[in-house]
Amino acid sequence: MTDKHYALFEEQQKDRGIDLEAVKQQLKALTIETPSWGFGDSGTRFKVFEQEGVPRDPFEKIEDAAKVHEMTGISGSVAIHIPWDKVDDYGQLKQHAADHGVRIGAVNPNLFQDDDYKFGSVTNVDPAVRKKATEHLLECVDIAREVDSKVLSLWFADGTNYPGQADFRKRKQWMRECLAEMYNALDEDMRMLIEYKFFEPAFYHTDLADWGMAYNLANKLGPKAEVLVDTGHHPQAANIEHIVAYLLDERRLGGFHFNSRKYADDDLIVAAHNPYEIYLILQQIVAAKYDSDSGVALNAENISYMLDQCHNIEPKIPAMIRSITNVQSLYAKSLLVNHEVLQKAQEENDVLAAEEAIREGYEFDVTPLLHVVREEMGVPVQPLKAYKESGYGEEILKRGKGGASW
Ligand code: PSV
Ligand code: MN
Repeated sequence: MTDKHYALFEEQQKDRGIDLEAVKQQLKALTIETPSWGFGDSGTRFKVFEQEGVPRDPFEKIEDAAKVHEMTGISGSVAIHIPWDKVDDYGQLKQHAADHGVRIGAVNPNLFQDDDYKFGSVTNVDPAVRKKATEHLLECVDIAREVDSKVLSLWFADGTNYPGQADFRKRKQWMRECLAEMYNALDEDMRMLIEYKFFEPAFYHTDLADWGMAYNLANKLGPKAEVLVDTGHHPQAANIEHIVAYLLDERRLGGFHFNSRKYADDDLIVAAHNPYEIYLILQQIVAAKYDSDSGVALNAENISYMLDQCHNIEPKIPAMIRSITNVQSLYAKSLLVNHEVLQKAQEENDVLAAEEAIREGYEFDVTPLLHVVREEMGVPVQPLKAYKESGYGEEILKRGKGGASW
């Protein structure tokens, strides 16, 4: 069945002038990191519904992430969050990941769960708190070194609830000072990704509210600092694909936290309701890969794709698999845009033809293509089905309830 459908698809793409081998290569090169915290219990401020079988420690979180990778073949690294994933021996954690066929990816400092950070961490008016926060950032650089990770992923909950509560400009400067200390501690081949978010947990202002602030900070720190775009962190109707294109053009797009949002920072399965938005974002990246400016193209090839989600009511491992395959499928579609046709339409100001050139990729059914790619990669053709049949979901039930939260 796969063969018949693929043969037709292959013919269609040939007729359109698409190099399917190049598309397949790009698909095989795609990697999407899973977040350790997405395997733990999570919820809203109203209720955390504990699930049976949730990992009890960072080692078990890695085992679950490894299962996701076994099914998808494209999620071979796991981001960790410190102190949620604090262990006595990081060498052991790194080995555990390797023993399970994955590696540790981005190290995420956590500067939002300590009482000292009530009024801010790196922006706190108290120098002692800022010092404590900076020390944690430096500790995370050491951890990254120990687990052989090259990426530090930074998000700050810092902000205020009321007008006049704090001095915006002083806080801006304090943040830069603390981050400069961290920047100077990075190894040559390490990168720090700066994530922004315009609200929550603060309600009046957030110190790094948008991509412009994150970009400015990254720019001031130096080339090892880049911007991380979390798809859940924008106001309604923000044009995320435009932000992505802008950052690519500045060669400062470091990575993504993919998830789906409708109202707040919902952290739901990627593309659960907004597949076209994710497609348009990926399409900008694909277009940048074709850019004659080698710097832009290089940036597009070096993006860290990560998921940042919490599964509150659905089983976590299959939800993670679903997110990975959703991104993979939308990426496949975005690779089917004919860039020559698009460019010609743009040059001629042919609005309808340009819009059609973009939409065309989205409208193909890429299932036969993905089946062939997975077959060639030696992973299950239908990852979710294979997971359900693997028995892993039943096996982990012995962990019981009351696993790690986040
Ligand atoms: C904040 O909302 C965020 O997106 C950051 O990436 C955090 O590290 C993560 O969520 C924690 O859940
Ligand atoms: Mn995030």
